[in-house]
Amino acid sequence: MISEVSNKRSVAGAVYIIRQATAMASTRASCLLLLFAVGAQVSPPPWITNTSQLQVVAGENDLSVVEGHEQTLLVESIFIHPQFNEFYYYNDIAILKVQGKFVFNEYVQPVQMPSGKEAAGTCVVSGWGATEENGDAINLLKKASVPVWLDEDCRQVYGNEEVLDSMVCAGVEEGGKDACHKDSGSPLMCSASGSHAFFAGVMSWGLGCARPNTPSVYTEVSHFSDWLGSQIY
Ligand SMILES: [Ca+2]
Ligand SMILES: [Ca+2]
Repeated sequence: MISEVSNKRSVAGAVYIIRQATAMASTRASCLLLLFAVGAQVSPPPWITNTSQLQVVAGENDLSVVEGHEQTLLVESIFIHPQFNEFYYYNDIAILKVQGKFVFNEYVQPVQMPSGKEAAGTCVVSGWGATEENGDAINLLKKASVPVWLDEDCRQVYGNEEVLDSMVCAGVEEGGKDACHKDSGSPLMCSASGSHAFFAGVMSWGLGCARPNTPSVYTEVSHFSDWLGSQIY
C-alpha cells in the first residue's frame, strides 16, 4: 500500500464475496480477508486449474506471525465473471466459494454489501501490497483513506474506454498514499454518513502508486449486484 509504479498494474483481480465470508467490515485492520495462492499471488482466474491450491484466510493481520485469530478454509470453486476482459480489466471480479464456514467473532465479520449504493466520499482501502513503487508485498496489513473520484474526472486521466461506469476511482489528488502492487483484490470500504462501512470496490488496476492526480481504479461492487446474487446461493 502506497507509492509508485511504472506500468499499468493489476494482476490478481480475483475476489471474494461469499455469503458468509468477509472482507473488512470495520476499520479494524485485523478483520480483513486474505486471498492467496500457495507460493505465489493469485493469478487471473482462467489460469487457475486446481482450486485445491487456494485457501482463504480470514482474521489475518500479520502474515509473518500466527496470531491465533486466523481462520483458513479451502476454496471449493471459483466463479469468474463471464465478461472479464484481461486487457482492459473490465468486469474484474470473481467469487471464491469456500469449503465450510467462517466463524464470526471479534476478528472475522461479514461484509456489508453496497445494495445499490455507489462509492462516494472518503473510503478506506487496505492490503498487504507494496509500500513503494516496485517494492515487495508486506507482512503487516496497512490501510489508507482515499477520496472517491467522479467517473468523468477519472476518464480525464485514463481515457473513456479505460474507465467504465462499473469502475470507481479513488486516490489522493496530491498523491502520497494509495493501493500499490499486490493490493489487487483488496476491498475498498466506504460509509455513507453515519452508517456502517459497505463493500464499495475491489482493487483492480492503476498507473504507478500514489502518484499525484493518478487514482487507483476499482471494480465497483454495486454494479455487480445482479451477477453476485445469481451466483451466490
Ligand atoms: Ca498472522
Ligand atoms: Ca463508477
